[in-house]
Amino acid sequence: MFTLIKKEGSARRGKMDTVHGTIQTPAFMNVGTSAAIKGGISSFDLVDLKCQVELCNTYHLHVRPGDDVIQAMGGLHKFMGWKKPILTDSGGFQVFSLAKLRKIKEEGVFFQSHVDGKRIFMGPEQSMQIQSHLASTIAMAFDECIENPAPYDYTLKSIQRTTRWLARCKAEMNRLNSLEDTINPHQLLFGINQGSTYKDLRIQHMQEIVQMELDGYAIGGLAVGETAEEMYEIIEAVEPYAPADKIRYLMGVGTPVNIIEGVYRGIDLFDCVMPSRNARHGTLFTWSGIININNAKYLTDSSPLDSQCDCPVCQNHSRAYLRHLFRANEMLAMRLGVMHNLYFYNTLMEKIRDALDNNTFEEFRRHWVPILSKRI
Ligand code: PRF
Ligand code: ZN
Repeated sequence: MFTLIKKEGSARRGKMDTVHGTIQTPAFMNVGTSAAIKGGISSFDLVDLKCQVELCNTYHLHVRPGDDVIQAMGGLHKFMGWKKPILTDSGGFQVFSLAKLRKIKEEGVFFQSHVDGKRIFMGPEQSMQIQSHLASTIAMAFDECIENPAPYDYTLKSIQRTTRWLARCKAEMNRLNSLEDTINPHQLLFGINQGSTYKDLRIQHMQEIVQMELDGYAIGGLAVGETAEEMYEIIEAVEPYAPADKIRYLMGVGTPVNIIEGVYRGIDLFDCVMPSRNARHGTLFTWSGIININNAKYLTDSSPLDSQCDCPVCQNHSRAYLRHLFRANEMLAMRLGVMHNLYFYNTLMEKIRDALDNNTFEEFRRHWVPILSKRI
């Protein structure tokens, strides 16, 4: 259940109670696509990195090791050794971005596995069944995510199909949650708003999915080719139509600035591969701006990566040491880089929540947006 604690403008401070504990919002979900955070971060590290909720992917786990394997192991929580909430994405997005030779029909999507080329079919029912086997806290609806820009006619047909798919997701989720051997019979279902960059279609689709009374509402199909300004405009257009008493999730977004701007427009939940992906290439977020630790200027820099960061990396290591690890391609480079960046993102959310608690979020935004977007 989501509780709205307070508001500052459109920005919201809230909490979401689940069977796996409470998520304080606004929150950032740490991405562990294949039941692992890339860069060698374990579930016990995540606790120290202030992670509240982890995101895993239906499509990847279905392909390998197989959701039947995870079901036999008692679900994702036991399999990964992670006790806090887990959200699973439906496969809708990954099928479209990763799989080869896909064919979309009313029943679902036919495609080839990116691992072994095997032919797979996934529709709303299959996605719900896989997510029920994974036993995540929150399951996402099976949707079609279209790249921007997209033709109006196609977008209209697509959102109508995504709405029909959502009705099938809900019916199947209800059925699965009432089965006797379901691992998590309290699994929640979030709907996903689509409609490309067309405000009228976005609003029409949101109005349709709100009728279905879901546990939360996501905005999908953004950060897929449009500008940040266009993305903000769509959020502003559709936000008034999302129920105030339900959590709102902006999928696959984004930079620290995108997150602040999302919160400013009424978003509660985010996820992105950016902190882990960028860290693996030496791009690190700090409270003074974005740095590339590979830069020669750090060769003999004895200061911590970020003097304003309390993470284990900044408490123990110098920039010179980190640069050496990256240049030498040591496994430890990636691990330490990802640890710092995830700690940074989770701390950013904590600071946003503190600012909302103190009614200083406007000031927070004005102060941090210029700093956090700077490359130094
Ligand atoms: N749909 C789903 N997952 C997603 C997206 C979407 O549109 C996005 C878009 N940024 C990221 N992840 N199911
Ligand atoms: Zn740090």
